[in-house]
Amino acid sequence: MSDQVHLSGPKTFVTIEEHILGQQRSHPTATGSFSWLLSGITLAARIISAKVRRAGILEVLGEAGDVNVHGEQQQKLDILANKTIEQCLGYRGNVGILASEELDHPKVMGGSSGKYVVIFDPLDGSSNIDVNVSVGTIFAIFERDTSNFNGEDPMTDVLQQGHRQVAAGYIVYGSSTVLTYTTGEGVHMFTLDPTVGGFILAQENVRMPESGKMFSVNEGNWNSFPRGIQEYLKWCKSDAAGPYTARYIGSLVADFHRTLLRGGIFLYPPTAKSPTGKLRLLYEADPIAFLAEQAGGKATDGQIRILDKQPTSLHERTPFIVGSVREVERVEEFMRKYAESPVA
Ligand code: AHM
Ligand code: MG
Repeated sequence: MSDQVHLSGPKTFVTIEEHILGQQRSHPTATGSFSWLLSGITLAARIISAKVRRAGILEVLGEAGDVNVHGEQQQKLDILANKTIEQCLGYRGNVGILASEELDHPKVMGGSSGKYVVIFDPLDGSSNIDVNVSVGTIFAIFERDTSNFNGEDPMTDVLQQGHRQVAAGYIVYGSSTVLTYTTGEGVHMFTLDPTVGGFILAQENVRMPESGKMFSVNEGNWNSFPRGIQEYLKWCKSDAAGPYTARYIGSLVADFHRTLLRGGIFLYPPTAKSPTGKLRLLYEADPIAFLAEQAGGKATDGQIRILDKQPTSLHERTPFIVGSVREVERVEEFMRKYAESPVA
């Protein structure tokens, strides 16, 4: 073996703060208010990452004993992560409304300067945390309708179609902590350097491969999948297709992160247990769909583009199919072909 170690890595170090400021400079009318908001999210990400890394030591593993609005056991870390985000964004006067998977109703904060709506899943895939599998945070940011500032009901500002997002992103707490975000001008990825506490640019303008022979789905639900999904998956396993490789972590953020980088497809179709799908439209499917499209991928519920769906409630669920454009189009073809005969 050579005793020479060839180090590879970025030629220059760019922090996420510098990157956001750079993006802002390309918008001469920008006030800096938006980068102030994003810095609250990166602060929360650093705090949550530190807690996830030390979960076993801090005694924050396991269930908290309460059930959330979905009837699911809240994990201690779900609550901690939710509180951390509230604390980091509560001080940013420009956050008008906060809504989350762990909150029954949106919270109205600040006054008329609170022009942003932040909707988030504080710790996605948290049932995985006790077994040391990757989890994540997902966020979507919308602008608030200025004509509604004096209104009592924040729901009109929360229930916006996904294509109106002004930014979205996720943080995956995996073998390293990675933050990925978009403001509608490409997808950018940063790795947390825990020694200095900064997110350093890892990849700018990430592009999702146009196709990829990898499918990601919980096949335990096979019996109640729509026929089109079953036929697509049978095709993936056929000699004609290749066959494909199966990968399923059970944490949306981690499964999507791999799909973004390697290509392929992630599916959570309707099932007997979750007839309208399991994943939440506003704080899971919408932000991930925005990132996917910005990276050249595609996201649908099987019929409708995710970003065109009009939400009717904060915690609404949706079937979710996301990934490389060719793979998603192929699933859509199978769905159309078997629409008339949905049962095998
Ligand atoms: P959560 O928000 O309660 O953690 O649930 C969402 C998670 C996703 O991360 C993942 O894609 C899905 O649930 C896995 O569900 P299943 O265990 O049914 O495969
Ligand atoms: Mg979730």
